[in-house]
Amino acid sequence: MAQLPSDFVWGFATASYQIEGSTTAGGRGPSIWDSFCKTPGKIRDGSSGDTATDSYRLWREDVELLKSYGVKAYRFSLSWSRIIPLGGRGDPVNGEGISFYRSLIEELLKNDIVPFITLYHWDLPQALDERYGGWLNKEEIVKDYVNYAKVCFEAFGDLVKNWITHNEPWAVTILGYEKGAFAPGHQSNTEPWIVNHNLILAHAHAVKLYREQYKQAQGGQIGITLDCHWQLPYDDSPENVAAAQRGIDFKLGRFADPIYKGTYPASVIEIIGDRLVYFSPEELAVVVGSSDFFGLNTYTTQVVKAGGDDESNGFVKTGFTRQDGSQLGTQAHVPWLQTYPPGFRLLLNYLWDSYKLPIYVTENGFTVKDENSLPLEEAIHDADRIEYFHGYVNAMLQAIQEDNVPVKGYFGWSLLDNFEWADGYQTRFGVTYVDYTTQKRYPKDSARFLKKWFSEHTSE
Ligand code: GBH
Repeated sequence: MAQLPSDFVWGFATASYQIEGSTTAGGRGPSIWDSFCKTPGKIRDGSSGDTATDSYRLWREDVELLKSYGVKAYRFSLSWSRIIPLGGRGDPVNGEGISFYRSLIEELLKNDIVPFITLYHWDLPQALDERYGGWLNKEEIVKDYVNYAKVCFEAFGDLVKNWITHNEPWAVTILGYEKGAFAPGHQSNTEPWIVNHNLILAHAHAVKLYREQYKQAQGGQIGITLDCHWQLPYDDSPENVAAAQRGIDFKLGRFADPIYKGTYPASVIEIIGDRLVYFSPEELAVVVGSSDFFGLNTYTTQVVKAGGDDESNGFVKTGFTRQDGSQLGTQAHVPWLQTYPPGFRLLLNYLWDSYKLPIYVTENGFTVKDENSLPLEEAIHDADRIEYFHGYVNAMLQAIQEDNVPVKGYFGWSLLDNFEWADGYQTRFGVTYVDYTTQKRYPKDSARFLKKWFSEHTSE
């Protein structure tokens, strides 16, 4: 059977705030998500990550599960405020937080599971937001983020060889600072571009530090994870073809182009004008080339037409209905996701052609419609999720084998059903069902499917 490259890694991904719970235990300081969840109306079911999947306490079970699924790697994120409760460079480091992650990492390695660590998956220490406005304050946040990264490289870098600086900065800028749907809940048309700039700088300076002071001794790699839905033009009219490119520029290019090419996309420059925050030549020297690989989170494809009034996506109208009236694929529980494997293959090709770096798919996954209303015995038979994964891993294999795109790894989202941000717990993305009253974990059929597929397609 067709094989993946011998160094290919696969596994599942999670994020600290979505699974850990124990938000006041072990010396952890509050993050902006703790506060955001308390704001009435922000989380659909009024919930929070206070308990989540209780993984701060049940992490050994999580590793057992990973082991039983036959994975080679596990991607998870560190809670900044568990490591430095107040977040800043003058603030104390929390030994308990370090030991927690250290034990987890050691347990993974004992089980031959390679850790991929995300430094920042949206849970900024609340103290930094209060002290100086968090991501809005360039001078402070870049230094504090780099200090936090340094603490992590020192504490875990002997064991951890794969680092991801940021998860999906798009969500931080647009959902956090433009639409107010994510923490810290701001609504502005200037702040997203300031934050866009500062997130890139923080990333780039952390990478510079790693390369200069740790890479040689520790021998790891470091990069950033960006998200993108493939943009399929509604028809071949020049305006809709241009709209599809603009959609990619506003979702992905706003980060990827400065980082990999040294400039914002032309369409972003044209539309945002002087609200865009440019890089000085000194800054640019640090930013360009500041990622060892292309980290990609992707879930779906959108059919795109020119027009609409949403500046944040470059004035494109997105949907799932093709010109012939048909839908792209199976509808997920969330409105923004339908199954469309060919878009994944096209996106992988686009990234390789545009940025010429090996790709790690750091998230990809599906939430079955109304899964939360089904009894456990039915929910674990997640046929739509299997259809999704089957299509997507095959599309990836085609991109690797037929198109020669160097994809190096694949992480399904997610190991567990978990706290799905503004959706709360009603949206389930896991390959493992979590009963939130008992915290018991139940493998879904999709976990077995991926285990089998990867065992058939990877060599030992
Ligand atoms: C990922 O984001 C996240 O990294 C992960 O934490 C999350 O659990 C997972 O997806 C599943 O959602 O305002 O229409 O954009 C994927 C990109 C960004 C898609 C936020 C959903 C909210 C709806 N997500 N978006 S919208």
